[in-house]
Amino acid sequence: MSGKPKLHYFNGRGRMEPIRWLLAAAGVEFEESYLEKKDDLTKLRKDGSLLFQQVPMVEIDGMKMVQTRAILNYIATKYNLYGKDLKERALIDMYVEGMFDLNEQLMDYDYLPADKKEQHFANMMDKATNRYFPAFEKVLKDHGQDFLVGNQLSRADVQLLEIILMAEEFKPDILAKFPLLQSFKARISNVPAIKKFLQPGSQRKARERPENVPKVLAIFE
Ligand code: P9H
Repeated sequence: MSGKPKLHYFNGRGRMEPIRWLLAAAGVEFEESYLEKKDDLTKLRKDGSLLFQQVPMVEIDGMKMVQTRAILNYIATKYNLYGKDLKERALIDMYVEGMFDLNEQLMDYDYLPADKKEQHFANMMDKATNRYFPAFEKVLKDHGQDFLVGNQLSRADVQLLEIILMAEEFKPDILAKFPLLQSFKARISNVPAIKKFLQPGSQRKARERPENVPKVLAIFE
């Protein structure tokens, strides 16, 4: 056991990607064990490694943690990316839960059947442009600070950068009407640990290739 967290998931973004981002932002090295086929999931289930028979699962500090949000809460608290007091944590929680609602839509798109994509695309781009990005542009405008909460880097900044980059893959000019989010994106992308994660060859996962989707879905059938 190398002491490094070990991430169990398929070799793609899905629900594990926010965890990879947060560990990288905290400067924590991690190992990955990829599920390639159904048997790999069955094996983890059989040896009692999955509390709810689901992945993501992260082996960290002697625990086999499941549930994406629970894992992110633990990492954010351990590495002081969760605000300095209860009020800051409340703001961070509000912001990241809103981000999760949008992220759910962004992460599902590539795995949808063709006939569901157009409507899903229109809806997620509408929500990003008319609900979530305006909210975060206003947060930055109202306090004029570099980071969303507490004038220092928190998990909220990391997760917002992640979904900005995902949204831009779908619509490159999606930040056209959000000048403060544009400068936020540049600023957070230059945080050394995050800049390193954005470099080619890092453990950041690429967008799923269409030809690979059936293989991923087959793991969870
Ligand atoms: N609340 C893959 C890509 C994009 C989005 C989802 C799934 C939920 C958490 C087996 N895990 C395809 O459907 C795979 C969860 C965790 C939990 C799983 C089963 C999913 C996917 C794999 N499914 O936040 O951790 O839904 O293990 O029996 O449910 S991820």
